[in-house]
Amino acid sequence: MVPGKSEPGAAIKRFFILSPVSCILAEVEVPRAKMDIQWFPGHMARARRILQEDLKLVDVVIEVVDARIPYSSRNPVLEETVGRRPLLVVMNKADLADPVLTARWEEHFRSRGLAALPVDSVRGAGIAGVTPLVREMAGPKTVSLGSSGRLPRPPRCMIVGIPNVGKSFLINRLAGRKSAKTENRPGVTRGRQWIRVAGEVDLLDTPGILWPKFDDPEVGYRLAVTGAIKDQVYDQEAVAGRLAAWLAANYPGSLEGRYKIRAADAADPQEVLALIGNSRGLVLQGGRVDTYKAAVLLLKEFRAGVLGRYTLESPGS
Ligand SMILES: Nc1nc2c(ncn2[C@@H]2O[C@H](COP(=O)(O)OP(=O)(O)OP(=O)(O)O)[C@@H](O)[C@H]2O)c(=O)[nH]1
Ligand SMILES: [Mg+2]
Repeated sequence: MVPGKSEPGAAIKRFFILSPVSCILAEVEVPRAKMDIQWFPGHMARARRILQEDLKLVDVVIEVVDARIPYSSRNPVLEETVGRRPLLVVMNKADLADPVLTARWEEHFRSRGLAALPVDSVRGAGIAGVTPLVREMAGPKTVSLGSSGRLPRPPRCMIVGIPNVGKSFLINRLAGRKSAKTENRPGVTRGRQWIRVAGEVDLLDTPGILWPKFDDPEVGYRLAVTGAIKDQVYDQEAVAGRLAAWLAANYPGSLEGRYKIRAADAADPQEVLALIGNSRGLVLQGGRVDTYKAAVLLLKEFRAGVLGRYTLESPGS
């Protein structure tokens, strides 16, 4: 946009952008149509207000997190907002995560008094455990309702989480039909509906979209790598280069198997990207390797699980 020249409908707004390098609070001019891409303080206050309203309707809250980043994909105020209401942490996309670390995370959440369950909402693994656990967690309340002479009702729960962790896929799995809209980009769910799950549990499909943590650049990097942040708002080469260097250092076999790169040759992030590009024939006019395309390819293959199952953070780190 030309400085000093406003587009129609533009407004000065304060908002948070998650950058993998640093988190910034910027005051900039943005067209109205694009505003909802970012988390404005007003949006956060509204999301929290809606959450507080919805909390009154439910017995149990399910927070969906990404099993590859069980710390970074949590909302910073959820636990505090939920208060004493039972909270179940569903570690979704467990099919993409390191099973050993997933077990450690499960143990970590339980040691903190939270229920936790790894699931794969695409193929359904672990899903059968969700409603029995919700019923168990809501138990005391429904029992006391019964003993006070009122008819027991199915426990009510709601699903919340940061963008793109798989909330809609989980709801569809639980409901056993395509009832919520799903799409592979953050911020799709808009509507709000109740879904009866086989007469056992009532699920509130709120937009349920909460913001991630903004105060830690490491978190920004991990959210970018796993696809929780739109690709347009961060430097894909920087993020993919860092991922490549991490893979080379910690899981050398991953790059060797897929791109025929020996870890010893992959010291520098930019260099690894060049080697990846080279292995796939991603070459610009003049013969230079297209490291941008290599970055996009690496992120795509990593997110799809083609390189293996990885968890980017461990409990206590
Ligand atoms: N591998 C794998 N992919 C998953 C899983 N669950 C969801 N996905 C993928 O993650 C993407 C996002 O899933 P959604 O259910 O739309 O996520 P959401 O949390 O509802 O996203 P918003 O509504 O945008 O906040 C989709 O492309 C799914 O294919 C899972 O358990 N395993
Ligand atoms: Mg959704």
